[in-house]
Amino acid sequence: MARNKIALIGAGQIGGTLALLAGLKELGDIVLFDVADGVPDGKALDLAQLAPVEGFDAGIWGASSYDAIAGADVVIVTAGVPRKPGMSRDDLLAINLKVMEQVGAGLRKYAPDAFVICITNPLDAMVWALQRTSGLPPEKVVGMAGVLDSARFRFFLSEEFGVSVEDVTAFVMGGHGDTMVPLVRYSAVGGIPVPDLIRMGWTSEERIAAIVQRVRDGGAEIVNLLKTGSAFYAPAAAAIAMAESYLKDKKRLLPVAARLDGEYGLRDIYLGVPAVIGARGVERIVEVELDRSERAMFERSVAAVEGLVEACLKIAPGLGK
Ligand code: A3D
Repeated sequence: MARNKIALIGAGQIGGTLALLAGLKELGDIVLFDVADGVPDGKALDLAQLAPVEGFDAGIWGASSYDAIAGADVVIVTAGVPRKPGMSRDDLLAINLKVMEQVGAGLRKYAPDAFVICITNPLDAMVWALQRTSGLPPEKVVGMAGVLDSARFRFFLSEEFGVSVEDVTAFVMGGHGDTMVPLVRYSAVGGIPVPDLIRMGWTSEERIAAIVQRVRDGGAEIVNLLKTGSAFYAPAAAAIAMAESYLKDKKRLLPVAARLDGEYGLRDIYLGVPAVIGARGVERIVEVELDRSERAMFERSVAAVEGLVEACLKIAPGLGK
């Protein structure tokens, strides 16, 4: 059986980590594409020299022209500019929208059958723009945010309860940003919902509220510590989990930014929702019931994402067609 081909558009902090993880997991051959002269080739060579030590087989190449991604099964997009301290995700919009136009053209020409995972911020607007510019089917173009946000939530809950991260599930919906919707009601430890744990005296509502806020600020917390650049290990691992579910048809139920087509009463918008990821891409979007306060948070998040899409359309009105 031929190996899968994984193309990474952007060979920066996340791109390099994606290549490392894809190699360690033997997901396929890897192409690192970047516009920065020499960077994709240097990282590819370094990683290829790591392979004998770790004992995996994968072709790893650097590239600076789009024909190198031809026939890719999975494309993960991190190309663009990351957030700097004090910069909001929204500030990135204009710069990264131009990048999505280039990447979309490359995908349309060379990798029209790929499953595409966008990570570039502001996430919900960039993945929307990438689907438009590439013309790929919406079920094959998704955004990574929810797996990362829920992993942060899981980690903080595991610390709070002093239990393994493995036994904590957590649920985050909505846009990736300050208005994301962490759903306490659907988060659990060993199957016990967090509200029950509050009633059992394991923690308090106040402490959970503080954790929820820390999840919302999770990206900024790391940006402020690093001073240059933003989180990259966990974002890369989250995207690899999505890629693996597609390549192995695992049908994992993951929170991903997916294009809504009537679900949650919304159309033509990308938003974080629970979805089954299998060999056909987004195979099913799950519509969970939201109570009044959750619905209000969700609607705030929708409004924020709609605002970003409107900003994209002001810059590039052609995307509206
Ligand atoms: P960084 O290390 O700067 O890598 C970005 C790479 O993109 C650089 O190597 C650039 O040379 C390259 N690049 C720039 N323009 C182009 C272009 N036109 N074509 C191809 N490559 C180009 O950033 P990073 O890897 O740390 O982050 C990448 C993106 O992910 C940023 O937009 C971050 O904001 C975003 N990010 C999103 C999340 C989410 O949870 C959604 C988390 C962390 C980072």
